[in-house]
Amino acid sequence: MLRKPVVLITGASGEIGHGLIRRLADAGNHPVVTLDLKPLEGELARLVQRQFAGSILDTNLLERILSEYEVDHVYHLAALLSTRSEFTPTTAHQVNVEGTMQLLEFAQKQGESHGRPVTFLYPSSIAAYGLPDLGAKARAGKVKEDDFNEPTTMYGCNKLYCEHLGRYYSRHYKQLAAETLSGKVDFRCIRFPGLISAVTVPSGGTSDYAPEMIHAAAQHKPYACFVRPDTRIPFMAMPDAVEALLALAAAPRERLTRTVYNIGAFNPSAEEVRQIVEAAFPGAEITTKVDVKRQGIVDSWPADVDDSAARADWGFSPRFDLDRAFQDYLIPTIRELYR
Ligand code: AKB
Repeated sequence: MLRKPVVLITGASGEIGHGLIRRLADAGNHPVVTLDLKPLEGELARLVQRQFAGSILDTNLLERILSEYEVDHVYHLAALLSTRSEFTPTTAHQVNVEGTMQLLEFAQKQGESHGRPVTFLYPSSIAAYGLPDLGAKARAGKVKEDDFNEPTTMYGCNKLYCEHLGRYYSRHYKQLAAETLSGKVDFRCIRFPGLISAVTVPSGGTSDYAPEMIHAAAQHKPYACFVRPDTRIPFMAMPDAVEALLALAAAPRERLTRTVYNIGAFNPSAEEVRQIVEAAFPGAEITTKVDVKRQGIVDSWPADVDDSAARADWGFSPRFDLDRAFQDYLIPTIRELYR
């Protein structure tokens, strides 16, 4: 029996998965198979060819997918985010590192069996950075991919290490074997800023204060922001994050000069976000109650990133700047969501 060619998305029911499934379904040329602990919501479920319910650590399940499908693209989105990982570092390591290793092995076997490289899209994060203090953060400005790679969180360490694992699988896998086995996994990675979606609320992240503020205001719920008003990190509207993954996946291999790319779109302070949200949702009750420990994590992340390599190599160009993200995407979509 012939195996069917598909795209595999892990962690498909998460924030990025939502947008990615819709976009791939619209494009119509990539049947999607998903793997997640949680089932997809009704409408999304209808857009995919098959859902596998289970863990990325379940090797039997991965073997089953391997035997039934010919996977050309993997979007490995499953992860425990930074705040949650800090409470359960061992589980974070299992899911974020061992899980990624399982998926890289899966992609390697897929590539060996169908003879084409499997394009492996990996979302890393600004959490891979660790700025030593606020002075260094202010002086650093737009941080380049290879600077300040000393993350302070378990999640950041997991992401940074998996970036290296991906490069290993792409270029050096089993380098002492008689035959060349590397090159079966075409690993491509984006370091995402904080992401803001109009249709889902994140859980377990530390950049969550911005999306939480917006979604709370739209539902007329009070919100206590857990970072200082002057806190600044890069953010991006979810549709741009999804487009970036697709653009990097589609880029000709020879154009790519790196395995890991920064991308950014806007970098408002928490106070600027509050002001925009209050203007959009009059009566919003937003206060500040600093959580010193979570604040420490956000302070270790850069205020901005240098994404010139992504722009030059694969044409990254976000549609939404701060104003457009709120006026054209977040505010109208969120108003509709909570009507
Ligand atoms: C988190 O806060 O953990 C994520 C991230 C910045 O990667 N949103």
